[in-house]
Amino acid sequence: MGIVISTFEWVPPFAQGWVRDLRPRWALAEAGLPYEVNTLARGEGDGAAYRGWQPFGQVPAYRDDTVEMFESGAILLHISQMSDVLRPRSEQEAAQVSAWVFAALNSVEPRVDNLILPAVFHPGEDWVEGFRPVAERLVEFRLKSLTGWLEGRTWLTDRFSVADIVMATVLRALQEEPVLGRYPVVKAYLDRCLARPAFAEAMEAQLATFRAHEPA
Ligand SMILES: N[C@@H](CCC(=O)N[C@@H](CS)C(=O)NCC(=O)O)C(=O)O
Repeated sequence: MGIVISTFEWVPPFAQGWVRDLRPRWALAEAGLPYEVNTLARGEGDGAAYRGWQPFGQVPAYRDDTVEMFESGAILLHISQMSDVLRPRSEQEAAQVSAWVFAALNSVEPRVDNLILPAVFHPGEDWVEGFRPVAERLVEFRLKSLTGWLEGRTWLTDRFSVADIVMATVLRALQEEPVLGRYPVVKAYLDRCLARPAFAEAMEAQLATFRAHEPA
C-alpha cells in the first residue's frame, strides 16, 4: 500500500494552497518518500468510512503499511521517524521537535487563525473590524517571543525539522499582514523555510490535485 494521505479533491480558489495536507506533503518531499493521495469528494468527509479514519471529517489523514492516524502535527512527528533526513538524532532533539510542533499548533496557530479567519469567513460583518486590533495584539505577543527564540538561530531546533514545517505553515498566513513586517527575525525565518525546494514541491502537488478535479 505505501503511504497514503487524504485531501479534498477540490476547494475554492481562496483555499487552494492552504489546505493542511500541505504539511505531510512537505515533510514527505523533504524526506524523499513517495505517497499517494486519497481525494475526498464533496461530502465524503462526513461519511462513516472516513470518520473512522479522521473523526472530525477533516484533512489530512494518513496511513501507511503500519499505522493509520490523523492530525497533521502527529502525522509529521510520525513521518520524521521514517527518514534519516528528518529523524531527530538524540532524545533531546526529539523532545525539542515535539515541543515546537505543539507550540506551533497550540500557542501560535489559534492566534494567527483569530486574526485571519474572521475576515475570510465573515466578510463585511461589523464585529470583524472591531476584533482585529485585539487579535493582532495577541499575535504580536507570540511574534515577540518567537523573535527572542529565533535570534541567532536558523531553525527552531539545531537542524531543520518537521517543527519548522508546522511553524512555517502557520506563520505564512501572516505574509500579507503588516504585523509580520514588524518582526523581521520571524519574517526572515519564514522566508528561509518557504525557500526550501520541498515547500514548492508540496505546493505544486496540492495544486495539481485541485487542477485535476476542477469542476466543469
Ligand atoms: N488540527 C487539524 C486541523 C485540520 C483542518 O482544519 N483541516 C481543514 C482543511 S485545512 C479541514 O478539513 N476543514 C474542514 C472541516 O473542518 O470540516 C490538523 O492539523 O490536522
